[in-house]
Amino acid sequence: MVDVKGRGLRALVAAALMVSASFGAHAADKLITLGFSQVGAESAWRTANTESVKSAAPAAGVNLKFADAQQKQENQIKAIRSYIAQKVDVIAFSPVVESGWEPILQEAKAAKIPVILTDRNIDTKDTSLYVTMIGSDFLEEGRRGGKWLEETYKDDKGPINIVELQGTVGSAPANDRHAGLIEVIKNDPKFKIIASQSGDFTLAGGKQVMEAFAKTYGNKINVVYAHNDDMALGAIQAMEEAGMHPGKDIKVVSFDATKGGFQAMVDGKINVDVECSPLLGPQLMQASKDLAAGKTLPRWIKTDETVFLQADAAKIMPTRKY
Ligand code: GYE
Repeated sequence: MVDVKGRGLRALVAAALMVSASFGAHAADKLITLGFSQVGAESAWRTANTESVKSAAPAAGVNLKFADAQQKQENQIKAIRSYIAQKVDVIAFSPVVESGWEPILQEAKAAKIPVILTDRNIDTKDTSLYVTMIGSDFLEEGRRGGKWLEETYKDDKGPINIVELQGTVGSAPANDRHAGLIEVIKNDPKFKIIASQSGDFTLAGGKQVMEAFAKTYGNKINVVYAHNDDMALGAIQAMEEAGMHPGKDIKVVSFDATKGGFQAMVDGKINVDVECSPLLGPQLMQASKDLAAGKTLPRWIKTDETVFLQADAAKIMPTRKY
């Protein structure tokens, strides 16, 4: 009895080993390695983006190599160069700034490693340097912020004095959220951008810049146009410390629509939050696998987004994912 059982078990184990060996070989054929260079950890948006990429990789069976560039282009270039040396299958990165990528992307091209941009675009005429860009339309986001201002102040003769907290200098979202706003308000002289400065997409940066704006312009300020929620939250702190009432006597326009931004809307301190989704991980994994399988990808895999108003924030907040 015991012996039969023992033999049966051994046979079963052997069969299982064979199955797992052949499955393993098959899976190894398909396993692709993706080298990803992240911008940094400057904002809640970025933290959610990193989390999305890291959790999507194992779920998709992608071997992910991840590096945080601490908001420095030189670190991203180093990371990309090391991914080339490691002969990864696909390189993806979220470019901290728009310009200066041609030389390193030429190296990737020479090594025949396809490149995917995520979140932020680059400024280049050479379309062969990357396969696709997965992310938002920042210009449209800027227009949406501008349209909200137009609508909100349609019966007001002005002047409407705007202070702008810009994102990282030279980054696509900072350039485009600015340009989108200008495009909408440029023909209406009552809107004036009286000051514009970078807070580098961080809460501390937003607070510091807003402290200076509050000192210099005081109650001349009608609107704070902050390129992300973290800077808006920092600016709110600065305004409150200066005895101002953000969301009431000063309207606050922000971007991302993170949970922190939503909470500030619920508290009446941000008036409108233009959505920008960081949850790009699953799309990035899919695109990497498609590329490895020789499929053709669209040049731009665009994120679907909307605009959230203060009045709806409490109701929508529980459904927010980042
Ligand atoms: O808006 C900001 C982050 O590139 C869209 O970067 C991203 C921006 C986002 O630091 O919070």
